[in-house]
Amino acid sequence: MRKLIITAAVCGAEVTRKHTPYIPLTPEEISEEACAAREAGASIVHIHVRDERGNPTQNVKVFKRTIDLIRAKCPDVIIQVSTGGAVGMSAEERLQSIYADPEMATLDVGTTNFGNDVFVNDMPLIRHFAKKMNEMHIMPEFECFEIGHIYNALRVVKEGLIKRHLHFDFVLGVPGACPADIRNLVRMVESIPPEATWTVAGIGKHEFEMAAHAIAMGGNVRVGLEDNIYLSKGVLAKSNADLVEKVVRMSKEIGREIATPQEARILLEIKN
Ligand code: KMH
Ligand code: ZN
Repeated sequence: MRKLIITAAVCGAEVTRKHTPYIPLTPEEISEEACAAREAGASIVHIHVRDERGNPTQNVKVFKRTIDLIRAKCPDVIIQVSTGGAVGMSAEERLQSIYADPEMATLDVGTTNFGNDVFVNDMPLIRHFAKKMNEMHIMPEFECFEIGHIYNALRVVKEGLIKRHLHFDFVLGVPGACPADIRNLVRMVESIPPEATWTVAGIGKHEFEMAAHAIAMGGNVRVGLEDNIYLSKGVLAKSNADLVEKVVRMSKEIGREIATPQEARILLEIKN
């Protein structure tokens, strides 16, 4: 089986210090967490950033500062910025992150209920983001919260807006979106082109269950405090590295080795 690519989603936009004292918020904290996660076995770090008050922002300067700090400390890790930001942000606000010189960016490929909110990703937004990423040679990761989102991604590919290897992230278990269930995961995996790669992000208590399925099925895994703050039932993870280390242990137990960032670049056909 191919080596496992682990993504660490280090802070997200929704988790606050009320949920866990371990969530990193400043560029310094986020970069520390990102590099510790890389040290633990993550080859990609998925980053959001926060303003001075800890609220989500897509400010390009904050992204650039965070990316500079990560590159200074752990230059080889693949940096994937969020273009999802937080619900309610405008498209242009969300897209600022791609101007901070990342290698990868998320491309959310469909509208979904997101708890009590609606996370809006209509086709014009998807096309606009895809076009920009393609122009700027940034590798998109298609974020699919529902099975139909896969077909939106394939549509923009067919329209010629993305011209590279296809990589999907199935985000399963967001309240209001597709539940984290093995049947849903299998159906989604069967729906992408055979040459495409995929990862799964199980939200909340489903994080490690989805990780186990992906490890066994030959997919890849995303974990991190953005998606889940617990290492096991009732036990808070003290860092993103804690969560990554658990996935490394699970994978090695069944004989699947972990990809380095350089190996992940080859698997994802990222040319840098
Ligand atoms: N914060 C969510 C509304 C992404 O990073 O692209 C969107 C999100 C997806 O986290
Ligand atoms: Zn995110």
